[in-house]
Amino acid sequence: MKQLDNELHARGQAQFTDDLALTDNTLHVFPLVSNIAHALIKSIDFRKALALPGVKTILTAKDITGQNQIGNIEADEVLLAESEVFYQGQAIALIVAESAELARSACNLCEIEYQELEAIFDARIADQHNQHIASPRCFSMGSIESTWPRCDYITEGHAECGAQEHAYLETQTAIAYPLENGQLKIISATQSPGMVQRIIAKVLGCAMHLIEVDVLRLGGAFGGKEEQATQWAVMAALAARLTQHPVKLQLSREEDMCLTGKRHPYSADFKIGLNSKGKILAYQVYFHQNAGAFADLSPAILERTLFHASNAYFIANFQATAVSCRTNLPPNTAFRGFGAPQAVFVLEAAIFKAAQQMGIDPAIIQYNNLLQDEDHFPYGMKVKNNTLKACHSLLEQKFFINQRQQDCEHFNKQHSLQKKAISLIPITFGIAFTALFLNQADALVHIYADGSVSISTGAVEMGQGVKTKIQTVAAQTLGIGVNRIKIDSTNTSRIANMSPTAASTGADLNGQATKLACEKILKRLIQLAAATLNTSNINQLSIKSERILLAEKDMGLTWCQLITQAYLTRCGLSAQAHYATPHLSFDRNKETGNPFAYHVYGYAALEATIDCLRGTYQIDNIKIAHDAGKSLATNIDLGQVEGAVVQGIGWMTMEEIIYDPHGRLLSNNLTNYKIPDIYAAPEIQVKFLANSNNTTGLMNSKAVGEPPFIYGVAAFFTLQKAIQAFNPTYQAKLSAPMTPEKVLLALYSKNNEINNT
Ligand code: LUZ
Ligand code: MOS
Repeated sequence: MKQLDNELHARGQAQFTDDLALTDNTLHVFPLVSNIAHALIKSIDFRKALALPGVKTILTAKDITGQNQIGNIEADEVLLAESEVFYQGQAIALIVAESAELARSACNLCEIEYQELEAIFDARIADQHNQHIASPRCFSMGSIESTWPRCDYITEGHAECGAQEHAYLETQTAIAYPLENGQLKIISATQSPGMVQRIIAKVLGCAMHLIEVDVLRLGGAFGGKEEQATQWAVMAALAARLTQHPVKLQLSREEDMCLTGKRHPYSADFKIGLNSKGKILAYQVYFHQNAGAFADLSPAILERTLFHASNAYFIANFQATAVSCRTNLPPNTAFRGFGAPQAVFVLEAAIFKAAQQMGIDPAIIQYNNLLQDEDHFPYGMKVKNNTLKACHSLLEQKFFINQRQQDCEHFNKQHSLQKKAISLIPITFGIAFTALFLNQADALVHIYADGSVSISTGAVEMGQGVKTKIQTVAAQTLGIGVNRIKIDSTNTSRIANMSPTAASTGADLNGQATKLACEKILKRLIQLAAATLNTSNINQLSIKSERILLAEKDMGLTWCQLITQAYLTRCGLSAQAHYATPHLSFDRNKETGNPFAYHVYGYAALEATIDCLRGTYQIDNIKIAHDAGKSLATNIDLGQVEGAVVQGIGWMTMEEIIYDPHGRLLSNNLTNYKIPDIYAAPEIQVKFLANSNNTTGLMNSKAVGEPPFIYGVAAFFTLQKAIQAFNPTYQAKLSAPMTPEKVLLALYSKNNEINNT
């Protein structure tokens, strides 16, 4: 798989924040955190900790020179607790010491006296106590109430899905260096260098231009460093500012798992009504989102849940309501899909249960209700150039899903203790930040006198290949080889006000800005070439393969000669450009508009086999027909689809986050929290839809990061089907993840102990 960084990774030469050499005077900071989920702080005694040799200082909220506030959407989150703590793991003070170990040891010497308060960990209980992050929101279309009487089948139920740990390879890390005159330089493993800069300035009480944040690359993020890389960088920055030493902070795996938020668990109630042909006439759903203690990105995630509550279907009478509930857990946060996977899970659960009641395969309901062009989404946007049916045909044509389904039935007849099943899933995912102002990006392109090119954008490389895509865009626009182009680190001094690299838009937004900046320089170069070649035929001039062509004919002038000429004749070889995604709008009062630039579509079929003695199972394979537009880098997109699918399957099957009754994380390392490894990964076959042409995307491509995560949802329903093949009286419990323990119980459950989820 060709990616710009691959050789460095293979050789172990790629530099991450933790690889940077530290100077001798570097100090280490670590937060003293609450070990009570909800309490008043009566007193803290730091004397023993301060007496520990090597401990330099302990900082509390009183030492903060600006605002003690790191909230972004809502200003509801303090950096350091003042009098009350709201979750286990909330920071109270910062220990600054000569080593990371000493800082941690000193934490154990701090004596805190708490007055414990009632703590809530469940979203529905928080809802009953009116503990809301924001008021509920509702998207609706048609009229559900007048439709129920017309339905031949009505199914109601509950569905829940659990949290998920991001499990990025690189844990949260930051280093802050004090510079002259109150300036700071921060190296932070963040998806949002711009936000890290803004929040540091706020907490220190200084101007943003004094803070430079630089990011070379991340060892994965998946949303877990969109908002939650910030606090660690702020802690390092505050300690660096106050001690005038470089300061580093890196979390261990267990600390990272305990102190950071996860994918939001959801608990939902649904009601779905269909006619006898399997057409969905009405759907009503109420989502309870477990937000944790502070808002973080929860309101935005809740909004994306509503945008995806009808998934790939047209449902004429629709009502989706969602409420974000405040609990005493670490604030849950962005995670690949950003609330959409939860919405899709609940709708697929409703379809599954309805199909069961009707005695048909859910695949029939899925296919009968696919969106068609000119339909409207419940949020008013018109469906355009949808490729759901094309993906469905491609899936059948390449992978013979019908035949495989028959093979499954045949297998099940022949095996009494092993059961197989296949289920399908269509996906539809909207591309754009739902916060309109975030849909902008800048690029800065320099061409040096030797013809080499250097590009800065706001895109953060986290293994997703965005650097490679941007390099491709620049190479194609300038007509030169990729080897001439270097993608620089992501730096707030070169790019101002950058949006996070998130919402699957990193390549789209930053690639478009890069293209615009390259085009500005190209225009100057073409004018210069016209003068040099003494032609007025500017429109016929182009640069291809580093040669200047006139009407496609080689004029004997090379890229390097032209650049030398440009420098000597004082032609500008740098350009900056800004891109703002056009045609976006959304009215939050009416909950309608055109929030997305376009949608990504696809269809998948997932097959699994259960061992009915043990409850263990194997996800055998997943076949996918995916619309990636005109891919900028097929192998990168393939890698994104494969990784996303495995992550989605993990969420639905083996990954189980468990807190004890006091809100302490029990699944706190990678031996008691299982993520899929290479043995658990199924065979994955992906076909990209041919001739897809997304004129609204970057060079006709489509964003790829998040949408394929949702294919993994099929794993849950495949397992339900296989259980039913063994135990026909089993009533599906719509509660994910479907761990082997739950599968075993389900295999031997009796009809009369049904459905208390
Ligand atoms: N982050 C964000 C996201 O701030 N806004 C979004 O709409 C979004 N969508 C997906 C993933 N991250
Ligand atoms: Mo995200 S969930 O950081 O796109």
